[in-house]
Amino acid sequence: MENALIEYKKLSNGFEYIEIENSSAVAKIALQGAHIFHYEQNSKEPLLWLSDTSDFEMAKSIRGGVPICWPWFGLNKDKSLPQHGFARTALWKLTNTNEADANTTEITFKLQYTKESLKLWPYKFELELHVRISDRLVMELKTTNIDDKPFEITQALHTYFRVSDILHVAIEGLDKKPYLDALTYKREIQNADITFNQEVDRVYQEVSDEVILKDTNRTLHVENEGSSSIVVWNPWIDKCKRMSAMNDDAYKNMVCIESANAFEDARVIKPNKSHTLKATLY
Ligand code: TA6
Repeated sequence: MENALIEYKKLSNGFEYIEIENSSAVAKIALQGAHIFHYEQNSKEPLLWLSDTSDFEMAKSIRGGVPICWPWFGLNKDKSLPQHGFARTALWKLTNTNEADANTTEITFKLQYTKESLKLWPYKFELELHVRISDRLVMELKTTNIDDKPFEITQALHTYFRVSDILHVAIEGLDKKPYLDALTYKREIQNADITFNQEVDRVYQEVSDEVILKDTNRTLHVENEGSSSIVVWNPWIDKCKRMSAMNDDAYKNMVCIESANAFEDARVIKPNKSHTLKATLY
């Protein structure tokens, strides 16, 4: 059995990441944000989209991969707080690595409350990301309340998928599901599979089954547990031009399908209790 490789790397600006290679896949995960920014199964194209102009800088979220939006998804009521929370730009600790077998590597990252986090969000928490890298990418985001009062979270594994051409992809599995249109703030019901010819930013609710991304050359699956909401996002032409760390035409080759607990699917976690959001991608 060949051993898997787990290598620690550091860019000249101090940005740290882990590179994992086993018999079935390669992955790269930054310590900032426990941000998976590359995952590629053997002899297949990368599953995740990563911007050509992505910042690998401290305190800036990487554009692409799987940003972790936590403890709130989207904007906070207090507009001075960062969109999508602070976990994606915080420095996490690598706490465990396990070469389960030649095809499977498991890695755990942890983030705990600090004096600074309490100023942004006044609760004591422990957050763990458990990643399994094999012929599937499995992510389990476990939130534990170690405070003496309950708290509410909204969150997302904000996965950017790489696609061949946005005009030729379809997302299956959300037909007839209610959604909040984040562009109009209207509630709608999905009618048919999702295809793209304009900006889409929607939070689907009551999602219980897997979602399938049909591309011209491959079919990708997203299975979620501990979640009944999924966000679908493509910025299209105008918003793409306004986005940070994105080329003007980047919208053509990406689509976000985000495993979430958002809006009606917010979760209240009592003291000494945990909630796990799990996503399996293949
Ligand atoms: O999940 C969709 C979304 O909330 C969009 O509205 C969009 O702007 C995006 O996430 C990216 O947000 P960011 O803060 O990373 O620029």
